[in-house]
Amino acid sequence: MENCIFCRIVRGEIPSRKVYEDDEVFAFHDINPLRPVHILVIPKRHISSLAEVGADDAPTLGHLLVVARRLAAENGSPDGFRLVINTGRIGQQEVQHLHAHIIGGSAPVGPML
Ligand code: DGP
Repeated sequence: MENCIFCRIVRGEIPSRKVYEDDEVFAFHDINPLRPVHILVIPKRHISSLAEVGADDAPTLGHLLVVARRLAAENGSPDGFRLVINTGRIGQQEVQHLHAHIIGGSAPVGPML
């Protein structure tokens, strides 16, 4: 997607603090961290929202979860974390490219609802 901000980050057209990249997923620090650890993990392929996924996306989403677990452990949240996927208008999804927030750090994250 030409003008999608996260597609542009994947292509290196917009700078980001990259944490990890492989053939399927890309991870970078959130520009507005809510906690000491706040990393976004996204599929490189444009998927607009979790509301749009189908069975064909299952391998990519499974891989994204496995990567998220490892990145949380390796980047300062080994004892647990939240994984949040805001979805659609009700879910207050601002960027229309599916992304999982890894939110954590050394202290408990506390209630977010
Ligand atoms: P949401 O769509 O509400 O799940 O959150 C989108 C998140 O994306 C928000 O926490 C801020 C982050 N974000 C938006 N634009 C950029 C950007 O250009 N760079 C980085 N690193 N993060 C961004």
